[in-house]
Amino acid sequence: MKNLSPTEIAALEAVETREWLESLDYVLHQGDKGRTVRLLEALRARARVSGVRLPFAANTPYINTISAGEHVARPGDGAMERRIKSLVRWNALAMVVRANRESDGIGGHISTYASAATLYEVGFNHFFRGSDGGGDADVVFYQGHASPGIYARAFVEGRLTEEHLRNFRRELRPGGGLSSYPHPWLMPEFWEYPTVSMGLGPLMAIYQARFIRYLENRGLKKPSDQKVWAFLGDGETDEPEALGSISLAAREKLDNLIFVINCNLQRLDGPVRGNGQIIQELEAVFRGAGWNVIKVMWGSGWDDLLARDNEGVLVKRMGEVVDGEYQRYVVEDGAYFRKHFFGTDPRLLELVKHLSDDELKSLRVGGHDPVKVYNAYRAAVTHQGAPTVVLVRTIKGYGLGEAGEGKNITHQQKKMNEADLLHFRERFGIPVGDDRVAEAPFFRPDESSPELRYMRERRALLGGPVPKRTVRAPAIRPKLSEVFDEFAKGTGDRKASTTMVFVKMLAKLLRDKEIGPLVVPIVPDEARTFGMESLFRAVGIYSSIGQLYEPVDMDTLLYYKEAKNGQILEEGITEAGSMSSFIAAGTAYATHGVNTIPFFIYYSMFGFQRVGDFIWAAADARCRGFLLGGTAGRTTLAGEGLQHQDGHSHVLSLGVPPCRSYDPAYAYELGTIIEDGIARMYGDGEAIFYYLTVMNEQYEMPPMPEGVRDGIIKGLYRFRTAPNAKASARAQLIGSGAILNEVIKAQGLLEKYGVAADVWSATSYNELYRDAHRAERWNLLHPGETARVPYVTECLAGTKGVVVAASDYLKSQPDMIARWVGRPVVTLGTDGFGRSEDRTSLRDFFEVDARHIAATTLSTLARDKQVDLKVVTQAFKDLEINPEKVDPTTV
Ligand SMILES: Cc1ncc(C[n+]2csc(CCOP(=O)(O)OP(=O)(O)O)c2C)c(N)n1
Ligand SMILES: [Mg+2]
Repeated sequence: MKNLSPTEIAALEAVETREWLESLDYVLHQGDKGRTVRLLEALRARARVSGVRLPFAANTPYINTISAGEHVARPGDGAMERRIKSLVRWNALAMVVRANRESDGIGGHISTYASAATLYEVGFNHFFRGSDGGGDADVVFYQGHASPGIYARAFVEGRLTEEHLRNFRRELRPGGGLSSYPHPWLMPEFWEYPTVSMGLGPLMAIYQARFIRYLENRGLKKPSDQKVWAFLGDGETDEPEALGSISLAAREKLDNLIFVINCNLQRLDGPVRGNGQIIQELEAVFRGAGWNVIKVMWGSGWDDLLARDNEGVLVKRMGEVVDGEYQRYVVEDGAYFRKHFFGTDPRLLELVKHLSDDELKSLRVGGHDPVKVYNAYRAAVTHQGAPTVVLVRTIKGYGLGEAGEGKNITHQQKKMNEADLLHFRERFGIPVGDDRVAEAPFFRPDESSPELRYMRERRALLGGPVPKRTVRAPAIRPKLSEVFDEFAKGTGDRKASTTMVFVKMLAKLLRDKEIGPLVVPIVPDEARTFGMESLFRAVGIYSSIGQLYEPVDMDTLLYYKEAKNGQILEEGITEAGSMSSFIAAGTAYATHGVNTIPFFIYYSMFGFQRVGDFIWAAADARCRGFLLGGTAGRTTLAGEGLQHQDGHSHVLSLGVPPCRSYDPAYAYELGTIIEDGIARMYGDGEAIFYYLTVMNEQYEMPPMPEGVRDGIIKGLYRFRTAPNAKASARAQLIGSGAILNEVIKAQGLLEKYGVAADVWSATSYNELYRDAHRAERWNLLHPGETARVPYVTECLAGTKGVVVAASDYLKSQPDMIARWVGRPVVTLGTDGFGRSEDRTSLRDFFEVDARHIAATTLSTLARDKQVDLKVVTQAFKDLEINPEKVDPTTV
C-alpha cells in the first residue's frame, strides 16, 4: 500500500468495500439474520483482538429500524382511515381557527396535532384499547398541545357535540367547554392524566407502567397485556423529568410501556437541535438505557431509493444532514431539495433522476406514513423484556402549507385566511363547499356514513372509546376504630414524635384485614430517617424479581427484605418518581378500579418546593392519598440547617385547591385526621388528598379531650382553658404542630405574671382560611339573610384578651385568620432561612419559644394597658429577652 497514490488507495478501498458488502449481501440473501449478527460480531472481535478500537456507537444509521421487507400488511381499510384522519385534521383546525376568530387571543395549537395526526389515528384504529366490557384499557398520556385533534376525533365519533367544539378553551360557557389541555379535574369523564406541563407525562407513564406490575405482583389486579402509551414532543425531552427515569423502565423490564416521541424537529421557538439530530441523540440515550428503540424516519416512497442505494451513499447522506437543514427542505421546493440534499454527490443525483421536483417534494417522512407507523407500533406492542420508544420523524404544521408547515412560527399559528383554508381543504379532500370554507365549519359525516361505521367498528373491536375516565372502584367504609382508638388515649409519660405515631398507625393500617392490602407506603430512601425499618420485614419492599441475594442484615429482626409481593415502594432518591407512584396509586380507583391508598412520606423540604408541579398534576388527576412531610418545621429539625428546615410548605400547599393540609401536634389529632380522610376520600368519594406535616421531636402525647373531633378537622379547638380564669389580664394563645408545646409552656409562664391564657390548637390555618372565605363570600352574595359565621370567629367570639398565635411556619399562616378573629392577632413564626442548631437555640433565634410567646403576650397586653409596663420589663429580664436581638428574617 505504501507506494500507492491516494487515488489508488481510495480505488482499492472502494473495491474492497464492494467485495465485503457483496459477501454480506450473500449471507443476507440466505435470509438468516442470526448468522449475519454472528458474522459481524466475529469481525468486530477479530478487529479488537488485533488492536483496532472501534469507535463507540450507540446509534444505528439514520433509517427506519424496521425495513420495508419486514412489513406486515396493515389490517383494515387504508383509504378509509385516511379519509377519517383528514376529517379529524379539519375539525381540529376549525376548532382553533374559530375560537380565535370569536375571541382574539384565546389561543390553541394546530401544528402539534398536524404533525401527530397519523401517530394518533393509527393508535385509535388499531391499538389503543378501551375499557368497555370491563377490560383493562390502555393508559394513554396524550401530548398536551395535541388536544384539539383528540377532541376532533371524539366529535367525529359522536362523543362530543358541535357546541363542545365551539366552546374549546371557553370552559365557562353555558353547556361547558373543552379544556385547552388534558385536565381530568375539569373533564373527569374524558381525560385520565394531565400532561401539558412538559416532562411530567413521561415520568408519570413510567411509574404507571411499573405500578401496574406492582398491582399484578401483589395480586390486586389480574395480569393483562394492558399498555401504557406516552406521547411526547421532541422538545419536551429537554425536560429532565422526561428522560430522568428511563433507566428504571429498562431495569424493571417494563414491556407494557411505549413512548412515542413526535420528532417534528421543532419546539416553540425554533429547531430542537438545529445543529444536530435530535432523533439520533434520543436513540443513543434510550439504547444506552436498555430500551428497545424503533426509528420511523422515512415513508414508503423512500423504500425504492434505499433498496437501490448499493453503495450506501443515500444512507450516509441521510445521516449527515443536520435538523436545521432538514427543516429547510420542508419549506423549500423540490428543486432546492434536489440541489442541496442530493446535489452533494453525483451518485445521489443519479439515484433520483427519474423523479420530478414535485415527486421529490412529496416524498414523505415516516411519521406521515400509516404503514410505517402501524408496523412500528405492532413491533412495540409485541416486544418483550424491555420498554419501547418509537422515535418518529414528522413535520410540524403538516398540511398547513404557507400558513406554517415547518416554519419557525408554526407552534403559535392559530389563524388561517381563506386561501390557507382552501389549500388545506384541497390537500385533505374535505367535503366542504367553496362558499363555506372561509367560515371553517365543523364537518361530521352522516351517522350512517361508511366513515362513522368504520370508526365505530374499529373502536368496538378495541373495547370502546378512548380517552375515557371512569371511576370503577366501589366506595369503601372500613371500620377503623381498632386502628385509631388507641391514639386517643395518649402515651402517658412515654415520649413519642408524631412521626413515630404515624409509623405506628401505618403499621396498624397495614395489618387491618379490610384495607391493609390497599395501603401503599412510598419512601424516597428515607425509611430509616422516619423509623420505618420495621416495615421492611413486616410487609417487604416491592421488587419485581424478589431478592436475589442474602441481605447483610439477614440475621437481624428487621432485615432488608425485598419481595415480589412486597408492599413498600422504596423508590430510591427520587421525590419526582415517588410522586409519580403516589399519583398512580392515588388514581387507581379510576384507572384500575382498585382503591389503593398511598402514604408517601418524605423530607418536607423536598415536597411542595421540589416537586410542586407533580403535586399540582396529582390534584388535576383527582388523586387521593396522604402526603406526609417528615422532619417538618423550621425549628423542629435540629442540626440540619437552611436547606432542610421547612417553614413554608403549608404556605405552598394552600395553593393546591383539593389539598387539605394539617400541622398536627398530637397523636389523637393525627389519628382523627387520617381516619376522617380515609372516610372522605374512599367512602364519600371526595376528590381530595392530604398533606400532613410530622415531626421528630419527642414529647408526651396527651389523651384526646372531649368534644374536639370536629375542631381538629375544621382546624381549631380549645385545648386547655386558663386555670386562673379570674385574672384580670387575659390572653388566647394559639399554637400548632410542635410549637403547641411552647404555647402550653407559655401559658404557665404567663400565670406567674397574672395573665390567664387559654390554649388553642390550630391544626390547619389553611382550612380555617378557606372556611372563613366561604362564609364571607356567601354573606356578600346574600346581604338580606342571616350572616354565616366563619368557624374561627365562632371559636374566639366569646373569649377574652389579646390573641397571640405561634407556629413553626411563616407568620403568614396565622395572619390568614386575623381578619375574622374580631380583634388584632399577634403572630409569631419562622420567616427567614433556617440554621443548623439545637431546638432550643433555633426557637430562641426565630422567637417562637415559650419565652418569646409569653413576652409577646405581655408586651401586647401592656400596649392595651391591661398589664403594667413594669411587669413587662421585669418579665423581659426574667425571660432573658433581648430587644436588640437580630431580626431572623434578615440574616
Ligand atoms: C414545563 C413547561 N414548560 C414550557 C411549556 C410551554 N410550551 C408549550 S409547547 C412548547 C414547545 C413544545 O415542543 P415539543 O415538545 O417539541 O412539541 P411539539 O409541539 O413540537 O410537538 C413549550 C415550550 C410547557 N407547556 N411546559
Ligand atoms: Mg417538537
